Amino acid sequence: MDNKQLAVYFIAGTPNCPKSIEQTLEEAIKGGITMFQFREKGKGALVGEAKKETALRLQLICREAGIPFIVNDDIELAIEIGADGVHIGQEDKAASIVRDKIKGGIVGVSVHTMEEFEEAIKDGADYVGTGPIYATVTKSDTRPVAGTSLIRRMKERYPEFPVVGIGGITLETAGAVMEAGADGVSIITAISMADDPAEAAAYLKKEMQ
Ligand code: TZP
Ligand code: MG
Repeated sequence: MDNKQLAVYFIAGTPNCPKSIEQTLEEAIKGGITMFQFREKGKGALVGEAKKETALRLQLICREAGIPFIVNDDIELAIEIGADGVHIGQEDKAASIVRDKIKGGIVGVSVHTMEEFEEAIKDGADYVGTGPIYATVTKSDTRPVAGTSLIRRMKERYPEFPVVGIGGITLETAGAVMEAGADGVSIITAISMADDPAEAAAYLKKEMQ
């Protein structure tokens, strides 16, 4: 994948969006997000057909905008609807198995140590996400706050491998994540809960350049 696609990587599920998720995504796209991940988790999250229908609508919006549509965790759904890729954590299926199933699609893996990072590379990941960089209330079962030092070490060792930071990143802190060497920032709240998601995304886009 092109590292630039990670620059402003917006992640959301319906519980993260005060407006409809479709409208939020459209506004974020207007602001210039470069990739989108459908992460339908938490209280009130859609399941089954409703989840699939929503995924299909979001996929169409991404396709029209020419940005990758990634599904979090749900490999079966990703394959069924022909998503551009999946993102998995350490608790999900092994990355090597997912790599085989997803074929030419994008496989993203969450990593928290240099060992997990190197394992993900060996397993055929296309990019990794690492964090939480800062404190976040969006995900309760996170590892301890990591800051930007691991990103720095990862990019020193593998300068070309696509790495994105995640967790508590705001308009104010995105620059520091890039400064550490990340190819982009993965963001939920700072876009999904913004009064103006387009403006937030546009600000981030500018920061990343
Ligand atoms: N993984 C680690 S932190 C996190 C995920 C999914 C949540 C990121 O959300 P926010 O609102 O950008 O802190
Ligand atoms: Mg997961």
